Amino acid sequence: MTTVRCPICLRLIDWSAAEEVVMTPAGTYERLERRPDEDDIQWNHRRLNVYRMCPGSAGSSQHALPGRYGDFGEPLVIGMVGESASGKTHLLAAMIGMFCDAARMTRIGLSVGALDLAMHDQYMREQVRPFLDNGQGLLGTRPAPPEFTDAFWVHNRRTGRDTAIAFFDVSGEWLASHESETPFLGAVNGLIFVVDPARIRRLGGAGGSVTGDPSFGIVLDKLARIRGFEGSAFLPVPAVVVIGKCDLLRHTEDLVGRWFPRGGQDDQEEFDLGTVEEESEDAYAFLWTVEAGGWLAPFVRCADSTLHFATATGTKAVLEGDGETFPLELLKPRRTLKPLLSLLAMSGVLERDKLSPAGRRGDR
Ligand SMILES: Nc1nc2c(ncn2[C@@H]2O[C@H](COP(=O)(O)OP(=O)(O)O)[C@@H](O)[C@H]2O)c(=O)[nH]1
Ligand SMILES: [Mg+2]
Ligand SMILES: [Zn+2]
Repeated sequence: MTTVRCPICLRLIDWSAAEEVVMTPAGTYERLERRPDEDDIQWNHRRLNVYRMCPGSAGSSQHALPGRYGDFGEPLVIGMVGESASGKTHLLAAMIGMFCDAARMTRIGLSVGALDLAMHDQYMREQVRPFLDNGQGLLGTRPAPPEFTDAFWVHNRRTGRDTAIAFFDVSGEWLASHESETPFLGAVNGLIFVVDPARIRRLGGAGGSVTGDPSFGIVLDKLARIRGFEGSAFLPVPAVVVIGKCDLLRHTEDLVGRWFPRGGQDDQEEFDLGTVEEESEDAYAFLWTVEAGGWLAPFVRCADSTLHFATATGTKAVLEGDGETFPLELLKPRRTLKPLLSLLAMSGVLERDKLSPAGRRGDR
């Protein structure tokens, strides 16, 4: 029996016994059964957007998971953490834009496909493409309980393993409150902490903080308590700490600038995990030199973590009407995929030895 934990309500689901359903145009779920006269093509076509009902969920809290969510064993559930406006939504859109680019992912030996075609289509249509293709700024995440942003299956051609990966983008206000409901933390097994350099006092001026991002500590504390790791030395959940908005730093901060050479990098650099150790050391040193040790909490508390520099946009937004836009000639996400690949290597979706500087040579 394959059991899978529901990231929405934390119930353990007997996956193969969970009812298959489809969503009706009215947004309710309807049981899916094969008609006697249906051949494979017709049946598969009707199952394109199949879900599995979370048993026991009822009434207004009724919910379903993508039909193949539990087909590959324990899914990798990744959560974005950071206070409001730290840059989570733009970073995730830039990251996923690259992650579901088949030609790119082939270079590191992964095939990637959407787990929920309708959800993926909607996310691409409403967020990723308007941002990356048209330079449209993305709106703030509603302060509401976390929901799936998108989900994928990943096949590692070298190991032959398949994994389901789900992403949660969470509103900062929601995360930063001790009282708010965050059940996905009970299912999460990979974290992306986003550091907003503009919130660091030494860099952002008077309004900045010296103690760090409050949502980091709250998430780490809740996670430790939910998983029963309070008192243990380290949380066994891999984490990446991404210093975002590096377009604002790269011309003035040497430790940052060296990772963003003028004229751009060879695209291959994004896929070379052999530099992660060195990048982590620089990012760690950078945070110390700007008196931002408070943002290192995930590194200090998680057993496995790496640190990264990235820019989701490459440039500051321009205000237009009541929205933001990014001038297309300047819009250039950089180093956004690498943190995700590092997290995949720490989670075993990618081969872990790719992270060691020596692992580089064998790769070429
Ligand atoms: N300069 C710069 N600004 C960014 C970057 N990423 C996001 N922003 C800006 O930061 C603000 C908050 O971004 P958003 O992704 O909505 O943050 P969230 O609330 O953490 O999801 C917006 O005004 C974005 O334009 C970046 O890489 N560079
Ligand atoms: Mg957001
Ligand atoms: Zn559930």
